[in-house]
Amino acid sequence: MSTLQEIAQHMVAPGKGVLAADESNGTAGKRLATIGKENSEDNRRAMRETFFSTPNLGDYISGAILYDETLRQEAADGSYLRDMLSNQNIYPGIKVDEGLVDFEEGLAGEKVTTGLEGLPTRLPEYAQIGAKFAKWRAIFLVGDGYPSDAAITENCDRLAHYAKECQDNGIVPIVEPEVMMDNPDHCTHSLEDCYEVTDRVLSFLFEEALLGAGVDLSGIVLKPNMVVPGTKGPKASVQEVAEATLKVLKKNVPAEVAGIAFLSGGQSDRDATSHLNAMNSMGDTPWPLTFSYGRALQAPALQAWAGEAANVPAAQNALITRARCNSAAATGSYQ
Ligand code: 5MM
Repeated sequence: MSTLQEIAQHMVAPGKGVLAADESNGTAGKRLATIGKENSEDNRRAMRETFFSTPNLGDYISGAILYDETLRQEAADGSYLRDMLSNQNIYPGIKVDEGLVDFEEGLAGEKVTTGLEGLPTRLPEYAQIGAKFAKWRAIFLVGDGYPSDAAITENCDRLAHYAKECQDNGIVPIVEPEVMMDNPDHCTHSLEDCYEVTDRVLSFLFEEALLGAGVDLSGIVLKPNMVVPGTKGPKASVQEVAEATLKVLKKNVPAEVAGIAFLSGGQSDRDATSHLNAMNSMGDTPWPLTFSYGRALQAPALQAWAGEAANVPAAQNALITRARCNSAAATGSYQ
């Protein structure tokens, strides 16, 4: 059995990153709707099979986060989708949070992530069927008075509790605190506003929550947002995003953390690559900086596929192109 540190280091190995393909069925339906396809189990399988069978994907991708259905699902030929990944040395991971609900103690629109109940029984089964790592995502809104201290405390404490449960079961937790850029009611903020909220969240997460729960930082992968303006906020340059993101991470993230794998959060695929590349070009960080993108890796591939078998090679070409570009960005060599 691999140690937590070995798994985490595999996930953030030089030039490799994680594919976030763990859309819950509701979100997968929204993605399929963009290509005019029904949200059926078979269409979800076909979409994932198209992506996971991409030749040489393992050259750039170290792990793939899956939804429960996908971890158990078979490809058209009867093999498991998870084995298709393992055969390319891509570790299967599992989304274990059970989504967001309104946070009653917080401000309007604030959410808290659910899924702690039953986790101690779900994790051993996931480990047994091959999950090497897990993911839990908490979200935070930016705005006047947002996020509330209560939302930061509750969401970070849950992230820490989840992380400790994972480590106790030999599973590496991806810890994902996302300061949102594209919430429809909270997307006009500036880069400075995002910095301030990301600073508050990461500070509580590391100084209070993870420490208090006894989480071994050398066996986690942090999946944060980059410091970016809201989608309807004042624009920022690639350099500004990279500098602000590195500044907030260096201020708050201890050097023991195994690695940092960013979410894309609604950035364009090219922006997500350029920002990662700029950070790695500046060098001098105590942790590897890589990607754990969902939309920024899969969106062009999904559009190229369009649900048609004849388009599988085009879809795989689109996916490997983004994977290769992000791999280069993870070493600061993207052109
Ligand atoms: C791939 O989508 C993940 C699951 O989303 P839902 O729970 O809403 O179905 C999501 O957590 C994703 O991993 C992160 O948002 C990062 O993906 P992006 O697209 O922001 O890189």
